[in-house]
Amino acid sequence: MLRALTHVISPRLSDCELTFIKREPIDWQLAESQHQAYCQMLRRLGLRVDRLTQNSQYPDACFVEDTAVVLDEIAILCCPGAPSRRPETALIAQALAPWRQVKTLRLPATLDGGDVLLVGKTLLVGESTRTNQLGIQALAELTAPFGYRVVMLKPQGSLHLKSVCTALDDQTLIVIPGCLEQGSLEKLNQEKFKLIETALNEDAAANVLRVGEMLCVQAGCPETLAQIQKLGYRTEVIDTRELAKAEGALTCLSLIFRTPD
Ligand code: CIR
Repeated sequence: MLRALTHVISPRLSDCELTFIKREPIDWQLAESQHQAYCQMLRRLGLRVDRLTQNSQYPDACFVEDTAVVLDEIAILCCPGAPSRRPETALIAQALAPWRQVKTLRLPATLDGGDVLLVGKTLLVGESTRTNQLGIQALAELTAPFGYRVVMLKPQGSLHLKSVCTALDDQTLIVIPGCLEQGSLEKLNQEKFKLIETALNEDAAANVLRVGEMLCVQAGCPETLAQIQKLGYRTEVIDTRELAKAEGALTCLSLIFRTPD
């Protein structure tokens, strides 16, 4: 079965890390109800959803994606680029231990899961303000024995690779125009990915959460949604826009992986 590890919203959410956006008031109740709706959607899609609570003292605890990279064969516990987020990983290590062998990245390597996009057996990894070359190299070394290949990309103007680029399927990526360096676009072309661009003012649609055959798309992105649907994908629309004020996207709210039960 597919399992989603999530974490409830911290009462301190408004003290979250912010890098590329300005702080504005966050309606905690609204954020909480959007988080609950997100978990409900995952349940509706057939996932078993675990909602952890023990990291609630950390403002960014709900953004669990950044704490680990979970593959079928192994889990890599990240060393998040933001020091305030590093204590979050201990709980995630415990939660993953029943399901995967857990390998841990350590400083000076840094890596946020939000920079790691799995497409088939390829890991597209963003070198960002959070993820450094040592982190990318360590990820490559830990995953190579299982047949994974790492391709390094450079996102620009955004927190994580997955804020600007995610996969619609193993051959097709959705990207915000202008948010990957030219060299990265060339690499993606060489790798034969088909690139779909988000519509104007719909950047949030670049972060699509893929759950099996279903693509979950952020609310408020009608043109991009129509484009995705026209290509024949099945879609669900979900609204987590209050969490976007904490610079969080859809994918960052869960770690999704297969377990035997
Ligand atoms: C942070 O800056 O770390 C959080 N405020 C937001 C993290 C969002 N993570 C993600 O999109 N993967």
